Amino acid sequence: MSKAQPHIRSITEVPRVGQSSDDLIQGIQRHFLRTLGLSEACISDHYKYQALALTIRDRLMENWRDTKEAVQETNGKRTYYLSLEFLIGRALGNAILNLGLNEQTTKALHDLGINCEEMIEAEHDAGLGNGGLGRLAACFIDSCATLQLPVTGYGIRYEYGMFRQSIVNGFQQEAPDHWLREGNIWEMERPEYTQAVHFGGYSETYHDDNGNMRLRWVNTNDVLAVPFDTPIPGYKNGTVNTLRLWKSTATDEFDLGEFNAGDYAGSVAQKNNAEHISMVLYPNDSNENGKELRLRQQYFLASASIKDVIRQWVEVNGEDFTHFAAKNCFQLNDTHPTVSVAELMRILMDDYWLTWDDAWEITQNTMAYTNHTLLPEALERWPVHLFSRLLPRVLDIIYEINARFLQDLAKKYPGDVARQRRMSIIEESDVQQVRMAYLAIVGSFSINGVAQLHSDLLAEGLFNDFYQLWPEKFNNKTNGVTQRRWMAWCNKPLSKLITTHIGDGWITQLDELKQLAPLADKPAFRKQWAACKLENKERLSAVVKDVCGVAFSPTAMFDIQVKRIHEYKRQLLNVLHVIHLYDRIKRGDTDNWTNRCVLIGGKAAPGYYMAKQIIKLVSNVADVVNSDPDVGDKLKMVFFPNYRVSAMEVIAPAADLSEQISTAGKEASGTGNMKFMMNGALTIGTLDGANIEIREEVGDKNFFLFGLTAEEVEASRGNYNPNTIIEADDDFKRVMNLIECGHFSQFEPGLFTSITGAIRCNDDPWLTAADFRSYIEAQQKASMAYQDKEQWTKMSIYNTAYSGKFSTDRTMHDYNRDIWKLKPVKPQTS
Ligand code: 26Q
Repeated sequence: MSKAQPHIRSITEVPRVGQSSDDLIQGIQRHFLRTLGLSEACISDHYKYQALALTIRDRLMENWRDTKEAVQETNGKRTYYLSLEFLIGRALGNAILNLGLNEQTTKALHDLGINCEEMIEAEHDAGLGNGGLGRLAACFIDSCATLQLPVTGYGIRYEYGMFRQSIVNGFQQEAPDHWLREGNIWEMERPEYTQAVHFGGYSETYHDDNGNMRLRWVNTNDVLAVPFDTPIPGYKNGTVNTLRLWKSTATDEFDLGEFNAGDYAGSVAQKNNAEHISMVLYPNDSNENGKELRLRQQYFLASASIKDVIRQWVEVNGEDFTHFAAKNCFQLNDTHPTVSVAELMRILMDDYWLTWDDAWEITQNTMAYTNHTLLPEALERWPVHLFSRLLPRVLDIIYEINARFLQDLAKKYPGDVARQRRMSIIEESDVQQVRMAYLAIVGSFSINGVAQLHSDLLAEGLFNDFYQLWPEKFNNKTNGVTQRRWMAWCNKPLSKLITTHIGDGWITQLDELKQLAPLADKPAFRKQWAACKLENKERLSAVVKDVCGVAFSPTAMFDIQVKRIHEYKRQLLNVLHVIHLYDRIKRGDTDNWTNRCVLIGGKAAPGYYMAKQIIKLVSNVADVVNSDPDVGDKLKMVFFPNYRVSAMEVIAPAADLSEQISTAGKEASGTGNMKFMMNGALTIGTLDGANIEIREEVGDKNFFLFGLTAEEVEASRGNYNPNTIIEADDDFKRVMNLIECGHFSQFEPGLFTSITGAIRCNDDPWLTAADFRSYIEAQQKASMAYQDKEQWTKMSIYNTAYSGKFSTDRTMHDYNRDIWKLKPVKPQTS
């Protein structure tokens, strides 16, 4: 630099932003005027929320930059979590908590005369997921940031998230969820990292400059993928990781060639097609299987994300891929992003001219697959003809992967044609199909289930052929949830009590909760524990009154089942129990009665008839129960509409009894069960999914077990007679009669025949009748236990105390130890 020049100051030289409540006040005021351009006349909750969120976001930014720089400098291994769903919910409270700004924010808002709760409520949930699988992805990235693991989430920025559910005359009605309408403070558009994604066209051979024959994909219709980044803060550790969501847009050159000659408007309209890809999240609906747009979404995510990772690789390493697999891992969240296996092969071979063997070696050492279902009908299959039209070059590669795989199989099992047929990635039926799970298994070095039972059943059943071939690839990673959102943030009274007694180490080391166990013997501690539960129940009661118009008495037992509506989850069994209680009240069988408030919530896939019928049954039974003066406070029931992440934040802390009543062997893990346990609810449940591990941790005395085991469920096939069971059980008979005589459908005759028919069917896969009696007995035990307040509170404390295993911090630690092998990266705070 010559002396004459003035000192050049760097644009990145920014003084760090202050953390005091006065600094926050200044930030809020400045954003209100300068960023949002508002004055006294414009004050509204929404604008106040925006000014506050921008102020909090400022505090994330420098940590975000520092984290990116540290990750780049370290140049270590990184993981990419590929998921069609990230069910984030609200971000503001989470950012405040993780930045350690709770007290300062409360004071700042108090001094500004702003109601804190209204600010939180002003934020729209980011509902970019259906349920468990999507929320799991959100908990995972929270824990990775807290553990300082260099993990980036890749997903789709849906314009419309999970539909909004309302209940009209007892029926579910869906409305679009336009969550971005009022803007999204947390996302940053990064047009400079836009990627082109190919569709259509065909593959052709050509000769490169050295005369080698090569393949390329030509004449494609391209769509642009534009990334939007959201900061994911770790807990008080200076780390901020990234969630990168892709939005689809049209390329600028729209097709004005021969084909569209003169049709200017028509060719501009084509733009729409491109923009449709990221328009809407698919509900988990078997009627939507095989939809072209869904396959477009999957490939769009896979291609854009892999290209983004390769772009970063080439920037640092040039075109040498020798160490790519040692430095990169893709974790596939179910089969939804599995086309990534073929896409990585395609890019390595077609764009960088790697040989098949080199590309395959890299791919197989880079991809890891997590399975989330045991229902064979839920395994993804795509018609070959669709692949061939949409992704011809990708299909070539899948065929080649399959051909080589079948060849290896033939060598290993000579003459076993049946096995080759069973294991083929291409299913040879009327319409040939690509079996995505098999592609994922063949293309990955790790395959995991999400709870021990689930992983065992995958190896023994669904994927047994593959387990025999590659036992070393198979492993279990029991799910978890983040205690930051699911305790520290959403259950302030309990968190405060816990922290007063054992310190706040549990917020990052959930095992420390076990120090609570001895406190269960102290009456004074139990009293405080029960007071927290009561406070949370009062909060939920107010919400239930507001949205359902029903009065829940906070002294009654709060009996809760919230999750997607599905037959295997058996909300129906829950309703049968409620009808049984109603029947007992009407018959005067109410000695030693325990008052109950039953809450059921969850969305049904729009095309899932039975699930929608179940919602209608819950609503109708609730109407009859709630309006009967004989019933009064003994029993109340509601269907809670539009169940979502932010609703669970009020529901979980208030639960006494957590309903986890799926048919054994059908629920891969469940994660709501863990949220309830942490918040001191007792579980009534079957030996299914993670329930088994919950019971192991808390002990069988603190868990209400019922029902057939997974083995017994399997053994019952072919000799199941629900009608015999019903006839032999007077309580059951009366319950069925109440539904069948139309007591809950007075003006809607025959409304529930499909439901009663399903219960009475010998082929009922969910065995509702088989578990009725043992469920009623377990419920009765729970009722009796609830009457001993001191004992119940003890059991509640034990549930929280022994929930340490179910933190996603533990889950992520296990993924990292066994699969990813990443080193934590600590940003340097300047
Ligand atoms: C598939 C094809 C077309 C459209 C949608 C889908 C689709 C979407 C979402 C299929 C499945 C899902 C979601 C599945 C899911 O949430 N599974 C749950 O995952 C949890 C996390 O591992 C487990 O705890 C639950 O047991 C499991 O049901």
